[in-house]
Amino acid sequence: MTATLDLFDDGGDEPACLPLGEGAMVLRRFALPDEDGLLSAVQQVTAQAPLRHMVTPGGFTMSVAMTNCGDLGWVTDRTGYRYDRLDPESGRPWPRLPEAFLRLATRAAAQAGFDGFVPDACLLNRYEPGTRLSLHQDRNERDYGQPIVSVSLGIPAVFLFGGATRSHKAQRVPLAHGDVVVWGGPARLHYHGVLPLKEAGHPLTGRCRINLTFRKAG
Ligand code: MD6
Ligand code: FE
Repeated sequence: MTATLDLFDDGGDEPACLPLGEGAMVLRRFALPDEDGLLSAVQQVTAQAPLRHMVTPGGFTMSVAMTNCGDLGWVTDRTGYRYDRLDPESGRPWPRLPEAFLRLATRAAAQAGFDGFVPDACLLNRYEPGTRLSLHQDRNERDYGQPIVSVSLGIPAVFLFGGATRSHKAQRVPLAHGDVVVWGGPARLHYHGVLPLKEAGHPLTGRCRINLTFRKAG
């Protein structure tokens, strides 16, 4: 597929860049030109480090299936949440961060005003219809001065974007295939989540949504 993207004229009704508040924005369809390269990299990563349902410290099995690539991977088990250099399932280091991932993450961060972003961790999430991610903060990273870049591929989802406290009313942000959310500065610790996905299919991913979140964790 050879889609091109002009950030100031995406041909649709919606603006190419949607601000969600200071430090957070959606770059509509930003990843679309790279969809093939990104999805083949997803296949390579999941062949080496299979998607799995992790357990929260409270003992719940997550409905979203996860894996990682990069120097550090986000994991949860009964002992807590953390970043680890090794995949606990295999005892081996996580797969390397594919070039296509790295280039896209750095480019999206720069587009959002965060120059020089070099992630060392990519969490890969797979959502099927009915699965959700409850409201949470991302606080396991070392430097909150670094943004997070989040890429949506496949079937649509509604992203919840709240504020600095759990009780802050969350915006509902529909995310489609190729959308990228960048997150940092004053919004870095804002609560967020994903509503249960509706039944749907996508020509490239089938009945699922793949989300890639890039961080500088170490
Ligand atoms: C998701 N994303 O979109 C879940 N975290 O599937 C996240 O939890 C997230 O998108 C921090 C920053 C951006 C995100
Ligand atoms: Fe998060």
